[in-house]
Amino acid sequence: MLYPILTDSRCLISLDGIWNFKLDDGTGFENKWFEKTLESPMTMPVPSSYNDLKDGIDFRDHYGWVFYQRTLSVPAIMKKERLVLRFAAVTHIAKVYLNGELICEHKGGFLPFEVEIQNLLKDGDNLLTVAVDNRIDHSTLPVGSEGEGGMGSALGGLMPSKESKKRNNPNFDFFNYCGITRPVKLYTTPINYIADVALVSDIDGTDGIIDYDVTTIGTGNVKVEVFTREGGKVGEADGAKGRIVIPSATLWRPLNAYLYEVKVTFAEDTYILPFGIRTVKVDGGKFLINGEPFYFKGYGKHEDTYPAGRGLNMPMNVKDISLMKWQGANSFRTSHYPYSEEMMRLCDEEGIVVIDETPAVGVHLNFGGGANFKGKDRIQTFDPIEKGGIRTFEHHKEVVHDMIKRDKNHACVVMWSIANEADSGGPGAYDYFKPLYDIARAEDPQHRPCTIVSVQMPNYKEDCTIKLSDVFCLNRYYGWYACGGDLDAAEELLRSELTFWNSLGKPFMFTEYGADTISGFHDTVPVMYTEEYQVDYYKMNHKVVDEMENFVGEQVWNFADFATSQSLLRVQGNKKGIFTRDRKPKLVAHYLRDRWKSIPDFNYKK
Ligand code: BDP
Repeated sequence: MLYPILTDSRCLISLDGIWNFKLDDGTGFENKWFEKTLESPMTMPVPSSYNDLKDGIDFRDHYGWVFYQRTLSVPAIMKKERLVLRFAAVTHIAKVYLNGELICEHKGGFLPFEVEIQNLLKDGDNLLTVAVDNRIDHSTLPVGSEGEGGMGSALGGLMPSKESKKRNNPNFDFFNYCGITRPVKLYTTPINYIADVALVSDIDGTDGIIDYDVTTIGTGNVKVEVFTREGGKVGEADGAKGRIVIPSATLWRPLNAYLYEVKVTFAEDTYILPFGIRTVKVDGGKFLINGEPFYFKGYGKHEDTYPAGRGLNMPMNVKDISLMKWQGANSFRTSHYPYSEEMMRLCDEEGIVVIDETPAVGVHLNFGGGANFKGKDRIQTFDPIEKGGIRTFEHHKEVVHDMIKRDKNHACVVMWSIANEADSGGPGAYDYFKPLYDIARAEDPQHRPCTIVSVQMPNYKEDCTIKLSDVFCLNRYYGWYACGGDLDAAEELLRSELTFWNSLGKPFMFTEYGADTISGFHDTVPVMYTEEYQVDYYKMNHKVVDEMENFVGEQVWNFADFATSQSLLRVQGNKKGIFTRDRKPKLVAHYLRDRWKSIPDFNYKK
């Protein structure tokens, strides 16, 4: 799916701004709020999560639908073309109404969807209403717990006698921020138009190769031209599919990015893509970028800022990348959902390497990630649906497909993560995940490596990712959830497990390891939650991973402190950040800076 841009042939209008807004009181659909102007609405910015923007716990923890509304009038000239209304992300379920008519529905809060409206608009004002549902359950990604009731009680058996207020119960460790979280745009294309472009790059000596495949609707001829940033043409070809060779090409390199402009024309339509030439390959125990062994240094992140929640925050994205570079990092994972298209384009531009993850988090009914240890002991995640097993499979296929469709051309993306901390060691896991890897491998024109980010478990030798992943991505908390406060014992167990992964002959890396640390907590002895402990925790882990030949990267958990649901282990959120939520460095930030500045991006492990 193409990112909407302004070109010679395409108009682009932003619908972002202040919209009218109302929480559903249970009568919104019955009383057809989408047919008329909302009564006594609140103001609400788009894009943003709504949760932190108005005060009150009932607002923040609202369960169910909300309604966004605005009017829309479009110049006549635009209605003569193909006119597309595009939502970059609505979390989690959207119903879009134009003048009271349902014109589209979408499930999944982190990927774009669009609908043609040139034939649906009337002259003058049109009423656009978007109903948004934030409920999560065993069929959604991310997964919500069902029927386990609230956050439970630390004292077994002490539960409220009457059913408490309905609330979301995330099976994952981040706040369930919702709303229209990314831009809403209207764009036009000519009637004959470019529907998609797929680009694959290769390197032959000093030549750069771009194989392209253009999908068009209507009649016309395709032409593809490649320009340098300065505007000089370096290659061209005719036809919907073909190859362009660029002599003495400048490659896209981590932290040293170069993007060509690929201009596609078809009939009256024009589309331009920034595109980096680079290769990605797994070879034995190495992860190669442009044929050289790469070492990942960086983070698991979140799209999480105050007060926008998961709403697009471009200044913070730019700041974050600047902090990454200050620290000598070169990469991050889009934990735990695909990030905004703007962030992906920024990473292309800035040379930040990205592991791109689906929103499949919580696909594990006996473990919810982080602080959420509730679960349904007697039900296995992949039990048949009639027995209470997870119902995410069909939607999981969709999100793998849609993420690749959206992000396939990004030079920054070097690997697909099909899920985070799924029940990959449980019965039935292989049969659930094998088809998802098959989809990713078949649908990515660039055939990038695929992985599942695996959860720490005692039976790690039974993890189905051993058979399926190209790179083993491990989330491991030796010295925190396991042997917290006893780094010697943690070191022994960590070494024993990593020796196993190292023996398998494939690359492996940490995609999470970390310790909650409250900024400002200090001690002469490194006790848990102090800044000193966080430093010692990382030093111990690094001592072990540096011994492992096939260990190809360290992505710490987390770049910054972030909001979560409430629980006994969350002190106003998850505090494993290297930076605080407002991006101030903890002690460990300086330690990591020293370490990462001394580790080269390439050829660290000989
Ligand atoms: C892992 C999850 C991550 C959590 C983290 C933690 O992948 O989402 O935030 O642990 O506990 O289980 O901090």
